[in-house]
This record gives sequence, C-alpha cells and structure tokens, in this order.
Amino acid sequence: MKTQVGIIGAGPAGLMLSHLLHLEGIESVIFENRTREEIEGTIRAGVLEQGTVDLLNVTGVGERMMREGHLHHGIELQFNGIRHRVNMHELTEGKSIMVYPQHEVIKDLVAARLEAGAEIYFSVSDVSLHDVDSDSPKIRFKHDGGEQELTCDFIAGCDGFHGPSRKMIPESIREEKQQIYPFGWLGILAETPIANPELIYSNHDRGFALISTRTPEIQRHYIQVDPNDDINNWSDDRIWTELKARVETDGWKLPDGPIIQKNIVSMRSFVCEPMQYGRLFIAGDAAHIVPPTGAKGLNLAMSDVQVLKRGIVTFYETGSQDMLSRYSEIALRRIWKAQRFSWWMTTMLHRNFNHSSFERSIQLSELEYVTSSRAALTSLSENYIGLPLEWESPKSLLV
Ligand code: RFL
Ligand code: PHB
Repeated sequence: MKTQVGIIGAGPAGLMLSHLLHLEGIESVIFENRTREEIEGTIRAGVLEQGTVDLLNVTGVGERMMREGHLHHGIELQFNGIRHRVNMHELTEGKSIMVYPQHEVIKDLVAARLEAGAEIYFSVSDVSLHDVDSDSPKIRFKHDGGEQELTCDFIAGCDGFHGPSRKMIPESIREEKQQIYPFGWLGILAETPIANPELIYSNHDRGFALISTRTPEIQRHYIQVDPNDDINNWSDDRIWTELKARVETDGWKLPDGPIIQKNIVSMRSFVCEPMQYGRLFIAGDAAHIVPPTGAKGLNLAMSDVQVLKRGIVTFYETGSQDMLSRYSEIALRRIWKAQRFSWWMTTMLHRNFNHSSFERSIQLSELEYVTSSRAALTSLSENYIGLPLEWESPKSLLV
C-alpha cells in the first residue's frame, strides 16, 4: 500500500489534516484503533475558537455547526458569590466562540472525508512506525486479522497523548515539559434545560465549577474534585448539591435533572519538543496537553495541522522541506501561548487547598483586578477567543 501522507489517529487533528490535504489535492490514509461509533460518541470538548469556526466554514464542513451550535459573545466569571460578565464580542472587535461538541465536529469531518472517497481504517491494532528518518517511512498495522504495511512520504502522528508516535522521537532529542495539577474535573451530561445563556466559570471556597451546554435538552457541567477520587463516591444528589453550592446566587438557580453520564479526569499541562523527527510530525494531543479550563485542546490541534499542511503543500509544490523543517518552531509559538493561558485560567479559577490564606487572598484579588480592568479583560478575551495563527500574527516568524 502507498500514499503521500500516512495519518495515525482519527481525532480532530488527524481528520482535519486529511481534509485540508485533500482540498490541496494531496492523498492521505488514516488509521484509527477505535470504531467509527466510538470516536463519534466520545464526549470531550465543547468550545470552538473563532478561528476554528472560520476554518470549518471555509473548508466546507461548518454547515451543521452553524445550524446547531450556539454562538456565545462572552462568558461569566463568578467569585465571592458575584457574577461578572466578560463581553468578549466587544473587547475583540466582533469575535465570538461557538459551543458545538467535539464529537459533532468529528461526525462532520468523518462524513466529509468518506464522501470524498477517503480511506479511513477503523478498528486497526498494533500500529507501528518504521524508517521515520528515511525518505519512505512506513506504518504497519493489523486490520481484519492480517498484518499490512503502508509506505508514504510523511507520517502525521495525530494519535493523542497515549499513541505510539511521540515515542518515535528519540529520547536523546525529545524534551517533555509538564506540570500536574492537584485538581480533577468531574464532568456530567444532564437532561435539563439550558442553565444560562453563557458559560459560567466559578471560583468558590468549596472549589471550581463550570456551567456549560450541549443542546437545548442536554447540559454539560463540571466541578473540581480530587483527581484520585472515585466516581462511585458521587451520587447524582451529591453532584447537584455541590454544583448548586458553587454556582447559585441569590437571584439565579441551577435547574437539575437526570444525569446521563459522569466521569472524572485529571489535569496536566504537557509539551513535547521538538514535534518532528525525520519525516514524522506529531500534532494535537500527541504533542501537548492543556488543562481544560481555557478550552484550548481541540483548537490547538486545529492550528497545528494548519501549520503542518502548509509545510506539506510547500514540499509538493516546490520540493523544498524548509517550511516542514520549521513546523515545530512555528507551531510551538502558538502552543506555548495557549499553554500559558490555560495554566493561568486554571491557577486563577481553582481552589488550591494547599494555599495559605495569603495566597487565597491574592487569587481573589487577581479576579477582582481582571474583572475591573479593561486591559485585563481584553487580554483574557483575545486569548479565550483564540490568538492569531503565525501568518496572521503582527510578529510573524514567516516574514
Ligand atoms: P484525540 O482526540 O485524542 O485523537 C487521537 C485519536 O488517535 C487514536 N489513537 C490511535 N489510533 C491508531 N493507533 C493507535 N495506537 C492509537 N492511539 C490513539 C485515538 O483513538 C483517537 O481517536 O487527539 P487530537 O486529534 O489531537 O484532538 C485533541 C482533542 O481531542 C483534545 O485536546 C480536546 O478534547 C481537549 N478538550 C477541549 N478542547 C477544546 O478546544 N475546547 C474545550 O472546550 C475542551 N474541553 C477537553 C475539554 C478535553 C477534556 N477531556 C476529556 C480530557 C474537556 C474535557 C473534559
Ligand atoms: C465544555 O463544554 O465541555 C467545556 C467548556 C469550556 C471549557 C471546557 C469544557 O473550558
């Protein structure tokens, strides 16, 4: 088997890369170890930056998102029992975010890829990478019982945090930088009406809480818990009591209802440098993880693959690998800014029970400052809505 680009992983990064390459007339094959039903049913991210919304629209896969997604012009920050609206639309000169679930983006991309005749191998196993430092790297995999091999010009490792690609970058050149937080998020999907027109991020003495949405009938909320806690300790009643204690105000009550899904995830910040070795390029969660407080993970996956696509297109148009050899450098500039923002939001909004009373007062004072300074609100908004891509940036490396 042969193709131009072999892609491991059918998450947002792998599917969007394949879609972008197809629009440039470049062939790819995707290998995914889960079934189509599993990838289309996994509940993860909810918030799309303005740039991600634009990307889905200009590449022809945004139609359902525009119909079914919820456009939000701002968020609300709550602390000391008081809500503060952040009018991001105004502070960023007309930009907004879209609340549209990641698994719906996945459905739209899979449908578009299959309709265009793409080869996506679902339920593969034993995926391994070979000769990545040669001109013809190979991917071996098992499918329907038999072992097969694909030879390609480039491999894109879009296989998430636990996939095999990152480990192919030799340890002697791979540096992994990370921070683990003493926080976990207990996330629920619940059958209730929409609680609030915009997301609420609440810093409460009992811990952080986030009110989000999915559809008019199903809502997504989170509470900060111990990352080692067991979901079986959390009855539906206990979850609602805790959520209400952390977000309700005198005039605002949280509607409750049946909880149809619940789980606990731990939180980390992680970056692998470089994101390239030979003809292997890693993108999305394979290369970096952000804590979900800034809503950046899926959006970063989308910006990585736009940088990678540029390098691959330049190679096929000119034969030059110059752009490709700068993939890491260019992608990491935006990644580190998103890392900083995600770390800052996480630190500012979670209750750190190891903090002294001095540190707690400093944290509340930071929230007080952020919500009262137009400069600070503008900075928060431009980061949340999404920073420009490298070639849109006033201080671009690509001049
Ligand atoms: P994915 O989505 O993990 O996809 C990787 C794919 O690779 C497959 N795979 C393999 N395939 C073949 N062989 C192997 N050996 C393989 N190993 C793995 C996997 O099955 C999978 O299909 O990575 P990608 O594409 O880089 O996308 C990253 C995003 O999924 C992730 O960053 C976001 O979900 C993070 N995130 C959020 N991001 C946002 O932008 N906005 C949000 O609001 C947001 N909220 C969240 C989040 C993540 C969360 N969790 C569960 C960690 C909220 C939560 C709770
Ligand atoms: C979500 O709706 O799942 C969501 C929203 C905002 C975040 C993280 C997750 O910061």
